[in-house]
Amino acid sequence: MTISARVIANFKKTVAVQVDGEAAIEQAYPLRSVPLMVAGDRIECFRDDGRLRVQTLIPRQTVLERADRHWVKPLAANLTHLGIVSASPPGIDTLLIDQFCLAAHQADVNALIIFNKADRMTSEERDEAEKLIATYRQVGYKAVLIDAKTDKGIQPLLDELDGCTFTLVGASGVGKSSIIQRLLPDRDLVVGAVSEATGLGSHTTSVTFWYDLPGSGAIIDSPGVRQYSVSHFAKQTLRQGFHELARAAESCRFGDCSHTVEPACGVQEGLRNGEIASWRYDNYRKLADI
Ligand SMILES: Nc1nc2c(ncn2[C@@H]2O[C@H](COP(=O)(O)OP(=O)(O)OP(=O)(O)O)[C@@H](O)[C@H]2O)c(=O)[nH]1
Ligand SMILES: [Mg+2]
Ligand SMILES: [Zn+2]
Repeated sequence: MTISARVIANFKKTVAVQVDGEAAIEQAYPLRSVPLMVAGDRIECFRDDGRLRVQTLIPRQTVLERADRHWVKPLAANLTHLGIVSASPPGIDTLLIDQFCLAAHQADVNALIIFNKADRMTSEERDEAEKLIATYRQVGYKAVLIDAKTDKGIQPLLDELDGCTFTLVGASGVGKSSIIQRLLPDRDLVVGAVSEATGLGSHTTSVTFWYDLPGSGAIIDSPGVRQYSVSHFAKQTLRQGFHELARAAESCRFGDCSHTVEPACGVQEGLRNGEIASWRYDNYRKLADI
C-alpha cells in the first residue's frame, strides 16, 4: 500500500517525514533510486518490516535553489511565498528587496514583503515604509509592517499567511529568527521531538525544517536559505520579474525596448503617469546594468 507523506527535514541518509493525516514525525529510508529530497517535498512511501521506505519523489510545484558555479542544489520545495524581511537597523534597502523579488519570480513563488521593527520607527520612517508597502501592493505583492516583539505586532503577518508555505530571507539582523520565534514558540519542542523520533541527535538546529503553522500554512526554516544569494539573473528574468514594468512594456513600440531612450515606451509612460515608482525603475536599471 502506498503511503503519502511530506518531508520535514533531510538528514542525508534518512529523512524525517510526516505521513498525511498523522501528527507524529518519523524517520524514513529512501530507496537508492530516489533523488535528493528537501523540506517541503511530497513523497510516496511503503512499509517494509515496520520501516518506512521512500519510493517516489512527487514532482515539485516550486523549488528554491541555490546555485554555485559548479552545482545547483535544492533548498526547499513547494513554497508558495518567499518572505522578504527588512528593517532599520540595519536599514531598508529596496535594491535588496527587489533582488529577492526577482529570486521569487525565478523560483515561481510569490513575494511577501515584510517590514519589521515597526515599534522603533520614527513617524517619518513609518510613513516611508507605508509608501513602500503601497507600491509593492500595487505591483501585486503582499506587503506588511510588523514588529516581532509582541503578538499584536506580528498580527498583520498572521493575517496574510493563510494557506501560505513560505521561508524567510533578508539581511542579517532584520529579525528573521525573532519572527520565527514569535510565530512558532514551540519550535524547539518540534526539533526535539524530531531528534528523538529519528535518533538523530543534536545537529538538527542546522538543518532545514518544515513547520506547520497554527491554522493553515507552514514555514520552512533554514539557516542556508536565510543566506540565499541573489547576484546574477538572466536578462529575461529581469524583464519579466519587475511585474509592473513587464505590464507597461506591453505597449512599447519596440519589442526589444530598453525602456531608456526609445520613443513610444510604455515604461516611460508609466513613470510619467505614476503607475511605476521611479525607485523601482532605478532598481531595474541598476540590476540590468543599463
Ligand atoms: N525593536 C525591535 N527589535 C527587533 C525586532 N525583531 C528583531 N529585533 C531585534 O533585532 C536583532 C536581530 O534579530 P534576529 O531575529 O536575530 O535577526 P536575524 O534576521 O535572524 O539575523 P541573522 O540570524 O544574523 O540573519 C535582535 O536583537 C532582535 O531582538 C522588532 O520587531 N523590534
Ligand atoms: Mg537569525
Ligand atoms: Zn519601453
